[in-house]
Amino acid sequence: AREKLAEGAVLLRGFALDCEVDLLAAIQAITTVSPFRRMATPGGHVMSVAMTNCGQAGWVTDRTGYHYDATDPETGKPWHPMPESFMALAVFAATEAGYCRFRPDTCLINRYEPGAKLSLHQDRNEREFAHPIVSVSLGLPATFQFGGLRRADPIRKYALRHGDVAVWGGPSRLCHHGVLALKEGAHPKLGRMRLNLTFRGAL
Ligand code: MD5
Ligand code: FE
Repeated sequence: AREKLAEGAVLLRGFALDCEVDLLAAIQAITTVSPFRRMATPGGHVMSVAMTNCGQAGWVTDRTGYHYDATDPETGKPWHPMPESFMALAVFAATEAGYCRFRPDTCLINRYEPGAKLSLHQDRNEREFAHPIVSVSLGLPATFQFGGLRRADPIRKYALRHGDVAVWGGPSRLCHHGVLALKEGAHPKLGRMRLNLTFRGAL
């Protein structure tokens, strides 16, 4: 099922269910190379969401700011390359949403445990905002906040569940968004967590 959320933003319910097994195996390989870690923000807070990356670069934050780095600062080594199953899913979902030329060069993997949240923000660390962002939800359900271009714009809430894929492009690319604190629970395949794969053209 395809749901239009806003101009340029599409929600594909259950779109990743068919490749769940491949995705989970790939995540295992990626986290063996670069484990999940909770990073510090420039403001000095440690994020409640734990993160890792794969692909040609990875999104990182520390006390000096946010940026994309070709090497993992924790390991000093390159990130795991983008798995074929990741690339295929991201390209297929983007095409389904009308972005047929999208080829991500990085995927940020967010891990939420109960209580973890992502405050309202915009994604502005990428070199170009012409590319969409493809986001894949796995594990426990979360409440996603979708706002507007201005921080004070009204916010709509969506439940994102295991297997849902959202594509954010065009006028929606710079909308404010966030994830409310994850509720306690246990998913049959992933246990007490939500994972989100966020595919970007960052370079
Ligand atoms: C998540 N992650 O569920 C979300 C999925 C992040 C982040 O927000 O920065 O890691 S990506 C949702 C997104 C991306 C770009 C634009 C919009 C939403 N939007 O216009 O709402 O862990
Ligand atoms: Fe974001």
